[in-house]
Amino acid sequence: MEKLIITCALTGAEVTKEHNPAVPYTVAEMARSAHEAVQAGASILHIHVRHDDGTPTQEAKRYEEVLSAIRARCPDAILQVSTGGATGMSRRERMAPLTLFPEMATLDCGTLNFGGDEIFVNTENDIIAFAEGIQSRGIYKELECFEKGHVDMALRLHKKGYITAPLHFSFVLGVVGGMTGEERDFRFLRGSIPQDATYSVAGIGRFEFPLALLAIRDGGHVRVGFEDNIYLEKGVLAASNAQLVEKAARMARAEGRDIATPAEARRILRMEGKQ
Ligand code: KMH
Ligand code: ZN
Repeated sequence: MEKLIITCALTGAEVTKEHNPAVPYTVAEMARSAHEAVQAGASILHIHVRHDDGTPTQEAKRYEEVLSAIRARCPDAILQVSTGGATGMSRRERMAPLTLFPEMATLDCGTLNFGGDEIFVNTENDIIAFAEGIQSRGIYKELECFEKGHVDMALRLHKKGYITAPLHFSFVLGVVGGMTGEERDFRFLRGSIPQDATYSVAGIGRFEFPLALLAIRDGGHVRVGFEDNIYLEKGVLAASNAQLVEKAARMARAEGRDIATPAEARRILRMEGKQ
């Protein structure tokens, strides 16, 4: 089995310090949290940015500051910017970090309810526009799928030539409004992607570690971090992103799976020259 790629989703756009005081907002907090996560075994960092008060933003200037600070402390890590941003942001706003030519970016593959009155909008034309914006810059993409219809959309747009290989999926399961993160959900999605595609799984809340274990055993890859889950175990807040990464790494080693370095992750995902 290939080594395990661990992605750490450092902050997201929804969770706040009121939920867990260790959620990073500032440039310094993001850089420190990224460094600790990489030390613990993360090779990819999924990055949203916030203003100092915690408000999410997609401004290129803020991304630039955060990416530079993270690069200074983690020169080898794969930096993946979010083009999802927060619900309600425009297509143009969400695409701003692509102007910085990051190594990797997310490509969200469908619309879904996102709790309460929130809707995370990704129309077919949005997805095509984001795919173009990412691929034309030579940026490697991760296909974010919150339910089976999103996988189908990604494959359809791949067939039509809008989404190019290599296909690397992220199954984000357990969002209120998306697919839940039970084992049957994971198996359904995992069985729906092409043989030569790669995938990572991100379980929201209580789904994080049970899904991580399934992916570890299956040869897939794993995302953890405060964007998805703030608890180390039931009722115990994680003190840092690194604690969540360490837990995933420990689970992998217990299953006989080693952890990939960033260089190994680039090879496993076929990142070189194939964006
Ligand atoms: N914050 C969510 C509305 C992504 O990063 O590409 C969207 C999201 C997906 O987090
Ligand atoms: Zn995200």
